[in-house]
Parts: sequence; structure tokens; C-alpha cells
Amino acid sequence: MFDPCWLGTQRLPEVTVHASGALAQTIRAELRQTRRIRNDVEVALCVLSRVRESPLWQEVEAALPVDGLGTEGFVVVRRGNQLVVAAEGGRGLLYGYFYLLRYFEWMSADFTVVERPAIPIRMLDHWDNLSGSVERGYSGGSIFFRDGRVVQDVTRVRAYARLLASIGINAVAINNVNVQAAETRLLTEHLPEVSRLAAVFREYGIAVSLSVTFAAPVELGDLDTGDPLDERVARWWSAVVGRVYDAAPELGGLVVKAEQVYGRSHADGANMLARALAPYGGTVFWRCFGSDGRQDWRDRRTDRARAAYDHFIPLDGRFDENVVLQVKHGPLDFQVREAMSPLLGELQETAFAVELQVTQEYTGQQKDLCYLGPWWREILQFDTTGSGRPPDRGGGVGKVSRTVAERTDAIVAISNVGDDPNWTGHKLAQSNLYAFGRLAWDPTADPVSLLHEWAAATFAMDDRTRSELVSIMADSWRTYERYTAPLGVGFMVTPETHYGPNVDGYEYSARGTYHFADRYGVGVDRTVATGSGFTGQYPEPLASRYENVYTCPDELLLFFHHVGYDHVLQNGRTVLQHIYDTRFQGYDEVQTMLTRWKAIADRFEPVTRENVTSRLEAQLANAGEWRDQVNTYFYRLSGIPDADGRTIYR
Ligand code: GCV
Repeated sequence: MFDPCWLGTQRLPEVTVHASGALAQTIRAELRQTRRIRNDVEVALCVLSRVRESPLWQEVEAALPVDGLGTEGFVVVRRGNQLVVAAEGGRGLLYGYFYLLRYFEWMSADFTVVERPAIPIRMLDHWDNLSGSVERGYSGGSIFFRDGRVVQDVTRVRAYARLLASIGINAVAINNVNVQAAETRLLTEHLPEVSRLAAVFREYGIAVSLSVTFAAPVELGDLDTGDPLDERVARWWSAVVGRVYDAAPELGGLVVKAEQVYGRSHADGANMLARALAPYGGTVFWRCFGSDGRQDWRDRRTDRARAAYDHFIPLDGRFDENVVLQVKHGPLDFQVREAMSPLLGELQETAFAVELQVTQEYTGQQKDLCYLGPWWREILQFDTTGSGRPPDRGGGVGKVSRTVAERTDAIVAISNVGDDPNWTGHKLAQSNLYAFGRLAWDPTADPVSLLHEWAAATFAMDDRTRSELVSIMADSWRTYERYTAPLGVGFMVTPETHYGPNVDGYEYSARGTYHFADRYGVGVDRTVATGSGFTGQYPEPLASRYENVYTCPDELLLFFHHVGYDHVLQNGRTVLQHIYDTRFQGYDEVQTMLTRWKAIADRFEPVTRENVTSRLEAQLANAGEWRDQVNTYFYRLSGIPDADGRTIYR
């Protein structure tokens, strides 16, 4: 039995299902496992074609939006002791069922609710290797693979699929984007095994995709090229894709890390795969990996932040319809704070996905508590025009929406689960998986309300304990930012592992991950006037806002500018004093989190108590290292002491 996460505490009364098909079977199986509550409410789940079997059919029909519910939407109506959930088909009904499960015990009065997901593709990518290890995984091994094969027992996979469906996820990619040609071929040769996994996910309305390397045919016989314009390569892929769809007909598509393309351009490569997938309705997720491989710390004009835009904007409009460009939310690499990738506002004619990391590679690796809901909500609500005005919907071509959530065609995140008994290593990191799914469905959701929802569903506890837990967790992303990387300075992490401080660890690397601290100042000059010109990739007024050191938001100052330590921030403090203050404050906040947690810890199961306590203790030690190493580093460079005389080691 696995940790049920947020599906452990809910109860429902008797529910009748007026629907048929595979997903209706799944709902019936779910209902058989659900704990019963004695209640006189009569609940029905009903497809619209049979809604007249429900006494509330008129209310349901009156509630239907003019443009319909879509395949995933649903409507819930309650009048007195009658409650009906209606949807066009099995998918909407499944999401309606989980909605009911989530909220039933909180539903009292009459109400009508219509729910439709804001973003059509809501996907989790897994960086799981066929060997069973997980790249950037902090929760044990893969739940899909072991020793080069798909696991025999898929019970855990089914439990995962159910967790994902309950938060509205409808797609997963099961293997690492860093995939070798040999692994790609292995996957496409062991198709019955892949199809076994796909069948489990299909029970929960989730489409499986495979990561492949574009260069898979390179080593095959006389195919000494991966050129997408070489017909033999295209034929190889068509044949492989045909076999894959024979074995797993509802596959979502293929994911490609587009680091290098043999042949002319990314568009040629992506379109070649897209054409192989098109007959089956499949999609190519083409990851715009943001590295151009030309970084050199000696040359400040090359800038990794520019790479994705420089490569892909000239190709906008040249991709086939079933290509989705998968764009990391920031132009670098999932730092604790980054500017928004300008691609998310500037792609006009190409479908794209915004990519987030639920796995906490740079945000504490599920050792440190770091609830990412507030960060993702900021990303999704970011106004890509910078104008603050509602979008002009009048007659133009291309995308006219404004926020990232409005513009994006898909949302993808790297999953944080593994075969750890609690799935996520840190028990409280389950909240990140939950919040991702819920925000993907509704990007306007309030992250703190989501925490309440998650905590209420996860732990049997009184309201005061829940409020205290939520309050400990709610601001933990900002706390993490304070002790690690305030002002948008990134990459002071230990190279390769990316946990803990190493201020100069990447300073001379070829990855384009610098901070350029010297005795006078710190930060990366990305301005048009004197730096790499990255600010020029944004439209006005964003470009000018970031270009000007006095209008650039404090939290991104060192991302866009190299400034002196005595530069005064909009918050009135100097950069150096802010560096000192935030490290002390971040550490103190972790100490307070630990103290507050210890005061409520005995209200939780021993396994949770021990898990969270030991991780918060480790987090405190980590925050102490960050505080001391970074403060000492800047004190040694600048020679300027802390204005408040706190301890900075010499
Ligand atoms: C899967 C970062 C990570 C890599 C990861 C890469 C990517 O650089 O450190 O582990 O590779 O992102 O997004 O592909």
C-alpha cells in the first residue's frame, strides 16, 4: 500500500453512475474504494446524453455554457438533497468525480458550478532512465523502469495515474529527455511493455508520450546521418512511429530535447517527426533547450539567456500544427527566480508549452521545504505585454492574449515523484505536485487556498492545525530565495548536484551561468546599452523597464544589471546590505518554521513527524551554510561590514 497523498481522507455517500465506457468503469472502480459517509444527499454522475434521467436535468441544461463543456469540462448542480455532476463524456465525468471527492464534505448549500480547464494539455515529464535511476530525482528510483525494462508490477503506476487524474493532469512523458540512441531503440523495441504502461494511464484519461533522441537512426546500418531532410531518416521514423502506435494507439506523442539538430534547422527536425506522428493525431513536444554551447566567461557578449529566443523566433510560423515548442519559464535553467522567457510572449504563430520544475532541482531538492505554488502563479499570470491593459481582441492575426496562462497551449512540469514510500521524499513536497495540477487546470487559483485544500485532504487534523501548517509552508519559496539567491542572482550552487552553496562554482564554466562579482559590485549586464542585449528581446514597455536600472524590479536586478554594492534598491537598502539582510532573515525564517512545526508535530503520524522534522533540521543547516558562505564571500570582496554588526565570518 502506498501513501495515498491527498486521496486518503475523503468520503462520499452512495453515487449512481449514468454513463458507459472505459472511464465510467474507472469511476465505478473508484467508487468501490471510496469510504462511505451516511448522508441523505442523492448523488448522480451523468453524461449529458442521459441527463434527463436526473431530476436536476433542467438546472444542468440551463447551466451549460453556450460554447459547450468541451471534452474535459463538467457541471455540478446541487438542489436540496439532489446533486448531479454532468459532462459530455467519460473524461469530464472523471474530473467531475474527483471534484466531488475533493469538495463533497464542504458542500452544504445549493449551488451550480461549471468547470473547464484553462489549458488543454496539462503534462508531467519524467526524467526517468531505463536503468531505474531518475535524473534530478530526489525521491528514490523510477516508478516505471528497472534494469532496462518496464517494471512488472504496475500497481504503483496505477496509484500514480489516479493521483494525477484527481488534479486534472492529462499527459505524461515517462522517460528522460536526456535519452541515448540505444535507449530510444530499446523503448521502441519493447513496445508491449510500453503499451502496458500506456494502458494503465489510459484508464485515467492520461496520454503517454515517449522521449526520443532525434539522432536515433544515426547508428543504424548505412544511415550515417540524422539529417531530417534525408528521406531515409524520415522513413525510419515513420516506420518506428507506426509500430509504436500499433502497440499503444492512444500515445500522446514524442518529446525531444532539441539541443542539436542534424540538418538545417529545428523546424526541419520537428516537422519531420510531426509528419510521422500526424496520421495518428500525435504531437511533437520540441524542447527549446536554452544553451547555445558557445559560452565563455571571458566574453560577456555571449549570453545563454538569449539562446532560445535567438534560435526560435526566426522560425516562428514554420512549424507544423502538431509541434508544440516546450519553453522553460525562464531563459536560463529553473533558478529560484528568473525573468520570464521572452519566447512566452513573442511566439505568435507556433503552439507552445510553458515548462516548470516540480522536482526541486534548484529549490532545495525535497530536503528543503519550498512550496512553489506562489512562484508558478506569478509565472502564469505574468503579463507578457507589460502593458497592464486588457488584450486587444480586434481582428489581428496571431495570439492576442496577454498572460502566459492565456497564451500557452500546454503546461508541462518535471515531476517530483519516485519510488520513495511517500512518493516525493519530503512529505510536504506532495503539495507541489498537487498545486501544479490544480494551477494547470485553473491558473487563477490562489496558491494558499490550494495549500489549505491539499492539507485538508492529506491529513486528518483540526482547522487550527491546518492553518498553522499552511502558514508555515505558504511563504517557504520566498524564504528559500532569501537564503540562497535574492535579487535574481542565480547559480551560486554546488556544480552538478545543485544543492547547497558554492558561490564561484559555475563562475568559470562553459554553461553561461555567471554572477561576475568583483570588489565593486555584482550581477550580469544584460542591457542593450552596455551588456548582452537580452533586454531587447522583450516588447516595450518591458524592454525599457528591465533596461533601466532604476525601473528594473529589485527581485530581478542582478539578473539584468551589474551594479555597485552601494547601489540603492527601490526598497531603500544598498545591494550589499540587502544581500546580508536576506541571508540572515532567510535563516531566521527557517528556524521559526522548525520551531512552529515542532509545536504541532505530535498531531501528525510518526512517519510524517519524523520525515518533516529531520528535513527541516537539514534545511536549517543548509540555510546556515548559505548565509555564512555568501555573506563571508561578499564581505571579503567588498570589505564592507554588516550595518547591524551581525556575525559575518572573516
Ligand atoms: C534533463 C538542467 C538539468 C539537467 C536537465 C536539463 C534539461 O540543466 O540540470 O539535468 O536535463 O536541465 O532541462 O534538459
